Amino acid sequence: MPDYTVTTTRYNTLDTDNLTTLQSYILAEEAEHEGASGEFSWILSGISLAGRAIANKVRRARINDVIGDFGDHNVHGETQQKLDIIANEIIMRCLGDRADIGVLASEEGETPTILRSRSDGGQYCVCFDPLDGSSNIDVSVGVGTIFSILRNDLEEVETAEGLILQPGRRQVAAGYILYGSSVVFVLTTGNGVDMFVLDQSLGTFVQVASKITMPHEKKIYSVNEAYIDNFPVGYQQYLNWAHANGYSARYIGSMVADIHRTLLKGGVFLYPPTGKHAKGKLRLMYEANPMGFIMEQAGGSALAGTQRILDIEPDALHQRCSVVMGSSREVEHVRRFLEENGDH
Ligand code: AHM
Ligand code: MG
Repeated sequence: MPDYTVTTTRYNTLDTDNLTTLQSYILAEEAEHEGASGEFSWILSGISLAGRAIANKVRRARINDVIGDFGDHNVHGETQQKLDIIANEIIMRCLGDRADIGVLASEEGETPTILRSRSDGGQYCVCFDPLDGSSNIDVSVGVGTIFSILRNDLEEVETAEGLILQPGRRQVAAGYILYGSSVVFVLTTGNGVDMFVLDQSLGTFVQVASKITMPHEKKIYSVNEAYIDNFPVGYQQYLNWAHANGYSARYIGSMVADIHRTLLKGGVFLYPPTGKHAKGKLRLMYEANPMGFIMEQAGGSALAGTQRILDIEPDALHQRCSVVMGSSREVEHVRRFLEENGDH
């Protein structure tokens, strides 16, 4: 075979290898913003490092015997899993020394940690759920880390908590890392949604999709339907309507995995108010807001009842809200039933 054929084959191989890493993507994004200091990229690279470290822990959970309860409860009264604590510590360590972070707030901590004041360079606040859906690890179901980044620019705020109590529309970036059959990093900086997958051989996230647009409609709903008797009437009527209109149900019970499927395949994810959680179970600051930002950036919608999630003015770090998010037409169907029944 002539040499040129071999050469061409080699080039083809290189062409199909994906070499745009998360790091190079972030630097390129930042270069487009005039006056960017590089510290924002440094924060995202800290999250990427934490994600890779947590992925290792999740993968080895049973081997390392870190399955199961830690024997304590978090601020929500929920049983903490050993890996919740480990993931939380990893993120605190990976982000704790990033010079531009002023405040870190975690699902696992009662109050935010102030690292440095704005005058000392702490320009950003990061809220995160270190390991969402962690009780699913025992059965090897996908779990994830969720994060939300806000500016630390509120004036005359007296408490640490006050610094991060900003509506979701003020997020400068948000994303999640899904520890599933592959490790997936989904990110928005307000300029669309991009997706990266951990290439184990390179030890880095490589880009696999850019500017994701989610399907406008798809007959899939994702909800814990076992609670239907306790849902407000609007949700019950929506589900009856969906049953009569050829919908399928998909529910993993791990928000990151359910949202990831909804992002890629379409449909609607719901966590309505229930008898146990009158305002819904999910947390606004580090679950609903970042996921809502991603949904909107991908062309979908995100509501709490009939209100846009990103417009909610928060009053507590750990406050809960109901969630209806996904494909815009599917969210609209739910909203119509809630509106008709006054379920705001
Ligand atoms: P967690 O943050 O304590 O892990 O709980 C959040 C999880 C979500 O991942 C998921 O959507 C929801 O809880 C499932 O709740 P339920 O078991 O009530 O359906
Ligand atoms: Mg959670």
